[in-house]
Amino acid sequence: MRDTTIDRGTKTSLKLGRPQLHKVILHNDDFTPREFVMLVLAAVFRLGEDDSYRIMMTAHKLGACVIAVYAQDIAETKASEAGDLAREAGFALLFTTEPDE
Ligand code: NFA
Repeated sequence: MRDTTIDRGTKTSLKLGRPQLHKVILHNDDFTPREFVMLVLAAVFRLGEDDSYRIMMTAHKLGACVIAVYAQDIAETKASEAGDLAREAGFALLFTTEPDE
């Protein structure tokens, strides 16, 4: 099979770009207890106590805070899991996602 050639260029045209990352954002409200916000941040976003406190307080003071950045499907799943936990507990705590840059 001396004359066999292998095309190594085709993949280039099929290659997908880097997946777009999305931010998950915590929004402040006047009713959800600080401790509950920290509990959700720890449970869903695997944040330790110090990070949970810092992110909760930043949202509390500034109105919103980026929690973390993930691939789009992970970001959306975590935002809705966190929102579900809040709603089940009777709080209107809001998590949104948006493209990172
Ligand atoms: N602002 C809420 C309070 O004072 C705490 C809170 C922080 C809620 C961050 C939502 C997000 N109980």
